[in-house]
Amino acid sequence: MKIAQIAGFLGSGKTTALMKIVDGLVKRGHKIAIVVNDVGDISVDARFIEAHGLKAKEISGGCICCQIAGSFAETLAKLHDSFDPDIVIVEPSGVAIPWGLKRAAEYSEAKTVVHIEHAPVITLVDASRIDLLIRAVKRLVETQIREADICFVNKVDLATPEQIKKTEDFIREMNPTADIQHMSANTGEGVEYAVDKIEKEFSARYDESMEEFRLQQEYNKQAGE
Ligand SMILES: Nc1nc2c(ncn2[C@@H]2O[C@H](COP(=O)(O)OP(=O)(O)OP(=O)(O)O)[C@@H](O)[C@H]2O)c(=O)[nH]1
Ligand SMILES: [Mg+2]
Repeated sequence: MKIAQIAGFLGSGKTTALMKIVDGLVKRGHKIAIVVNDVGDISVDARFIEAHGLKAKEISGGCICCQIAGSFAETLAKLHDSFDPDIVIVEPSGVAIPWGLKRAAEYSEAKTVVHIEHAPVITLVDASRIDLLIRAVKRLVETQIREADICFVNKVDLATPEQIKKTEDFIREMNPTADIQHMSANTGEGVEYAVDKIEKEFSARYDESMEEFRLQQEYNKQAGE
């Protein structure tokens, strides 16, 4: 079972992009389940999605990459046993860390007979709010960018050319190897690209031996500030 996470800060366009991507995957014949993690008030996303005939689960009460990783793993195990989707699209909360989510997803292997694979980690960065993101939540957005395989400069229909350029530069600086693409849910730009990558490519499994390296990087960064 392949897990495809679409990360990004609050309001970065995750749900909007997710719906378009799911549509593309369903058209290609995939059996899709959706898991939405809502840390705030009850959202209507899951109900909206279910109304479109897809299997959707909403998990609330904390972040699925850490606080409630166990219930996320449980949900994945149950989805596997009851519905057996080939791809599970996950919308983490806006504050989730991609690696934590990979690890939490792999916990489901202890709960049932399932093998977890990961699609490339997608992070959306809202170009129309790039200044605010850098000013207010730089550390978090940085982590989401560093741990992504594909970074989408999102809402390119709304952002100015300067904002788009600034977003690209910021992403490149934080993650020199990331695949940087443009996306707009309004014009559909970038959606097929994401569908293709989710369908055909893979991201590494969570690797505990990398944890020390990661902490060291985090430490060096803080020490350098
Ligand atoms: N112009 C424009 N607006 C967009 C685009 N994608 C999303 N939006 C708008 O941005 C707002 C937030 O989009 P959501 O898809 O709800 O974002 P989200 O990341 O799921 O938000 P949370 O789940 O609250 O963190 C909504 O008003 C969307 O209509 C886009 O490509 N272009
Ligand atoms: Mg959302």
